[in-house]
Order: sequence, then C-alpha cells, then structure tokens
Amino acid sequence: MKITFCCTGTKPEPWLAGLRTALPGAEVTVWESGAPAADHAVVWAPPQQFFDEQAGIRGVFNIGAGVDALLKLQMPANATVVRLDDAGMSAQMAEYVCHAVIRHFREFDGYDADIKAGKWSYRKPRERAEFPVGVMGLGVLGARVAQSLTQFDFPVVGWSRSPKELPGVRCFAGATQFNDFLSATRILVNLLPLTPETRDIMRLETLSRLQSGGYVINVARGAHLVDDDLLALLASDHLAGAMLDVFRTEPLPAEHPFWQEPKISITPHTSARTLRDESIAQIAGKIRALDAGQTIVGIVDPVRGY
Ligand code: NDP
Ligand code: OXD
Repeated sequence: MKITFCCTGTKPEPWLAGLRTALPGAEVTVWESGAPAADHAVVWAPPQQFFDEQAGIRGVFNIGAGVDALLKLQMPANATVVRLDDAGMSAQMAEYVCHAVIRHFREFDGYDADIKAGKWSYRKPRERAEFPVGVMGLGVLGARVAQSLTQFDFPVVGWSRSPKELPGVRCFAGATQFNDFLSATRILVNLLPLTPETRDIMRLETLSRLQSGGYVINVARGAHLVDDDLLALLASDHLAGAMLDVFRTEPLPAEHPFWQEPKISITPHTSARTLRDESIAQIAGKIRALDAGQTIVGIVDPVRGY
C-alpha cells in the first residue's frame, strides 16, 4: 500500500515515522510533483496540483477536523474524504471554552487589572442563571463543550442541524429554531463547520438577538463572523466582549482593529491543536478498516460541506 503525505506547514519526518510504525509494510513518502500514484493521502491544505496528479487516490485523510479549505479544491470523484474525529481535540476545546466562559463570568480580566493597579477590591458575585451559554454546532467538539459547561452549572443551550438530546442541554435544531436559540443565549460559542450555509452566520442581525451584555467565543472559523458587525455591537455595548481564536485572515494582519479593541481577547488558532500521535493512530486505524471494507466514522459529505 502506498501512502503520500502532503501537509502544508507541517514538518513531515515525525509523521512519516509514525505512519510507518503504525502501518508496517506501507510505503509512506512525502508527495512531490510527478510522484507515482498512491492509494491514500494524508493532507492539510494541499495544492490543487496534488489532486490533479493523484486522480486515483482512494482515501484522503485530513489532519484537522475542519475540511472547508479542502472542499474548495476539485477532488477525484471516487475519493473518500475523512476528517479527524476528536483525536484529542475535544478535551482541548472544552478547556479553552470553559476557560473563556469562566474568565468572562468571574470577571478575571477586571481582577487582573485591579491587582496590577495595586487594588484589593471585590466585585459583586454574578448570577449564573443570568449567563446562559449557547453552543452552535453539537458535533464531536460542540457536544463535548456543551457537556463540560453543564458541570459548572451554567444554563446551556445548543443548536445543530438535526435534533439532538444531550443531558442538561436544551437543544434547538434547524433554521426554524435558530432565533429561539439566540434569544436564549448570552454567551455564544461557535463550533460549526464553515459551509455556504454557515458563512457570516454571526452578523449584526443574528448577534443582535443575543441577550444584552452578550459575549462571543469563536473557535471554529473566522469567516463565520462579520468583523465590523462585532465591533459595532461592542461599541454600542449590546455585546460585552469576545474571545476569538480564528480569523478571516491568519495570522491576523497587524492593522486589523481587533488587535486594539480592549473588549476582544485573541489567541492564534490554538484552541484545539492536532495531536500527532493520536491523529496517526486514528488515521492508521481507518486506513486498515477502509481497506478491509469496514465502515468508519468521520467521512465527509461534500454536498453537506462537513
Ligand atoms: P462535526 O462535524 O462533528 O460537528 C458539526 C456540528 O455543526 C454538527 O452538530 C452539525 O449538525 C452542526 N451544523 C452543521 N451545519 C449546520 C447548520 N447549517 N445549522 C446548524 N447546525 C449545523 O464537527 P467538529 O465538532 O469536529 O468540528 C467543528 C468545527 O470546529 C470544525 O469544522 C472546524 O472548523 C472547527 N475546529 C477548530 C479548531 C481550532 O483550533 N480553532 C480545531 C478543530 C476544529 P448535525 O449534528 O445535525 O450534523
Ligand atoms: C481543525 C483546526 O479544523 O485545527 O482541525 O482548525
């Protein structure tokens, strides 16, 4: 079996070594133009030329959960596209989002500023019931995040395409229940895939429906959020702040107003990193299963876009 590796911005050697150990007998090489046809590909942001040359590829394994960049390319019609299914990301995402929610709810930024100013001061405890958290996207990552938030007794609501049942989470589904979900939410967490349906989903019209004093946590994709609309809602105080991990252009350009907005906290697309060992184990297992004709989870539906 031949496996080709084409991951932009990723050091190949440790991946090749890991894949060779996990799949003894497989020939694993870094893709270069003109390379012989492979059976499976391990990819992140490959160029179109990769698929043009590897037209007979059977399995395309993305080393991330989001496939929006991959689906912009013309891929061989018969290729099965597979995304990472957790592989250690859901625990990281739960840490990040719980941290962001708690930091905002408990006013830790305010305490930091006070302490730096040499001030020993108390703030009035806030009512948890007044800070319902709404999680958009209840898939592998969103469901774990929503469940984790219930452990801190926040009221949690969730929204997905198909109806869900999650203990302790009031679930809404589909376009018809979106406005009800938004008006039940004060802290909005975005964990949707980026698709034509979800692009720009956080804009003036939708964010205005959040409860007053709302807060936005975007950990999915920058193109879900209309940047100027967020800034306008922060300026009008309808929103109290935001914690953003993803941006329309990454790295965030130096002149972007988000850098200067004190109500916005920024991290550099790091909320849930791809963990190499977990990812290799998962991909190797799925390659074995596919080749044995078994079904696997995490197959992308190109029409749905995720
Ligand atoms: P999943 O595919 O498991 O979950 C996607 C969820 O979104 C599902 O619940 C799905 O609904 C819901 N959804 C999709 N389209 C719609 C829609 N039009 N309306 C309502 N709900 C919709 O994805 P993951 O949880 O694994 O990952 C989510 C995203 O997180 C990734 O696509 C990626 O962009 C981002 N991500 C970001 C990382 C970072 O470091 N910042 C790291 C990893 C991922 P249903 O269940 O009904 O299908
Ligand atoms: C992913 C990401 O989609 O890291 O996995 O953004």
